[in-house]
Amino acid sequence: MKLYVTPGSPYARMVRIVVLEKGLESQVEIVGAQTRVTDSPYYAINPSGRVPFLLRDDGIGMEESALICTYLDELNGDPVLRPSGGRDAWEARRLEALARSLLDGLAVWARETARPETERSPRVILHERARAQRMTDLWETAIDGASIHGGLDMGQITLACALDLEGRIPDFGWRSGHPRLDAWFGRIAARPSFRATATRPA
Ligand SMILES: N[C@@H](CCC(=O)N[C@@H](CS)C(=O)NCC(=O)O)C(=O)O
Repeated sequence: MKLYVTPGSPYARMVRIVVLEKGLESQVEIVGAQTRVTDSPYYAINPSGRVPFLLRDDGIGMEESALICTYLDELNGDPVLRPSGGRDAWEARRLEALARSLLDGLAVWARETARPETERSPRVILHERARAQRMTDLWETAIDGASIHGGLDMGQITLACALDLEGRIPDFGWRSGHPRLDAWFGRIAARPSFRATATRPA
């Protein structure tokens, strides 16, 4: 299989982490894609032009990080990244959605930050900064929830990839006032899969 990525995409990073955590390196080849340019050859492979994109051995392609992560988690019949049923599963999925909501806002903020200064929207940046503040405040409490402290799961991978966008958003200073979240992030960031997929020196 081929996994199309860009080095800076937090969504692609989530899948790269799953590849490493599940030991799938020999089954999944990581391929760099050229996104956001006119006439990229990548558009012939994935017409949406987005990453991550998994091109399976049967020739079928899959978009969406959460879907690809779940597919890879279940590939060899030993899924571990989501509890399988009952209240714990719903709580894990609720927290995953909460982490995804933070990540989606930060991805907009990071994209805006990367534009030339004259093309940035101060309104969008203010909106996303305020959302990130509210949501990291919420996570400072939510991080103590039981299921998030179990084995590594999709919610934790999503949250850690979101928080690590501090490297791309200079004004996203989430650590201040969030000591529990900071301590949790330190443990996750030390995992080999996170270090190996970091876009800046660990
Ligand atoms: N919901 C998608 C988001 C993917 C996404 O937005 N990827 C960005 C990179 S972070 C992308 O490929 N952008 C290129 C483009 O919009 O053309 C997922 O979870 O995979």
